[in-house]
Amino acid sequence: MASSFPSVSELVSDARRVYAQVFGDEAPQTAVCAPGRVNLIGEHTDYNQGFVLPMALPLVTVVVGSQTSGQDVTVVTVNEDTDEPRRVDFILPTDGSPLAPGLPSWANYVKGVIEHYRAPPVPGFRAVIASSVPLGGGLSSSASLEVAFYTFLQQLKPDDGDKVSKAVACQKAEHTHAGVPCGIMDQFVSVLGREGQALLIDCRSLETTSVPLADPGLLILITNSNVKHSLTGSEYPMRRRRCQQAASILGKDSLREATMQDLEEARDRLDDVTCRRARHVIEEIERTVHAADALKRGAYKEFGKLMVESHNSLRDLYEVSCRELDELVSAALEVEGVFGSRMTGGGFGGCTVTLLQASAIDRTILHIQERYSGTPTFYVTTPSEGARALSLP
Ligand code: GAF
Repeated sequence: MASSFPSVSELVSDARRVYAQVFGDEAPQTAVCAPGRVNLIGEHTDYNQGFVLPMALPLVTVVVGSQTSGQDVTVVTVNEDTDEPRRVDFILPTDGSPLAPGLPSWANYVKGVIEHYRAPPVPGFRAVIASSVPLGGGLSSSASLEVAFYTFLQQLKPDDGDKVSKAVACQKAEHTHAGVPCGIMDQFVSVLGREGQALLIDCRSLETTSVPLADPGLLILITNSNVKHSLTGSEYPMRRRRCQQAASILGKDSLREATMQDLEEARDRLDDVTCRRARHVIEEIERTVHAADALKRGAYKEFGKLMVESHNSLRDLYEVSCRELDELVSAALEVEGVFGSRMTGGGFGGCTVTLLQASAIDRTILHIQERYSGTPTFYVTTPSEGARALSLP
């Protein structure tokens, strides 16, 4: 059975209940939400200026709250699976000094967004967060928190409303306050996601093309391996640095500019690992463009084949998969009616994404459950709307 997850209105009710408990019975002024994402294909290509094909999820982070008169900020999270304090209090500096990261670590996303908000200074506020995006599950819980908070601040003090700049500000928050040198994909799709559509994002120009994905005969299954290997923190920046080195050895600004022929010609100037990383990126960028085209044509088998190639490349060339993700992909591919399956997101744990015929959903879930050595969680999802303000009753 696929997991059910709370609806947006249930999350708002939870957050309002906690708001009333913590701040007295006064109702919050505003409520917003921003989605997590699943990436269908185009992995580790965003920070190489390449293409990605994610979609926004119905799993979201909700923020409810109100402006206060002073510089005080209080934020409370409803989330129970954190060992850290669920409440943070701080004062917004008035002398231009930066809001430094600290503990609890979840509050760093909030602080980072305040620092990079495009209409400073931010007024004092109190807020409650509730989320259905699994934490650390590779579905961009952090980007959804950043984007939800940015959207919340927009309700208190509007900025110029430019959506791309909003995504870039949230990406900067992740760089400076969470210490993760991520690409733009997660924040971008959390801001600009559209119901019924995946987004082909050109991470060089930041232009997008919508790819309709609302065929009733088709489903997208996300399987959470429920493992997270500790390598993630150190390996991601290493991959990014190595790609930059490869591009500079090839005399290019980024690997987006490089071809397989460039790579062949520079073979004796590149060590084996750098060569494999670069090959993944160059081929994955091309694969993503091809896959978006296949999806537009409804050529699901072709799309599925590209998903599997992507997974194998992430496993063998980029080396960001792990035994659990490989097991989940192999199990899914054994089921009739499955078009393709692959790891999604940064890797070293987290989730897989599987494209399948709607009629194959029950047997696919059962088969994966039987074959996987761990305890998976399943989400059957559809492409959903990006960040938005919500009306409060
Ligand atoms: C993480 C990052 F945040 C993204 O920017 C992207 O690089 C992804 O890993 C890999 O494709 O989610």
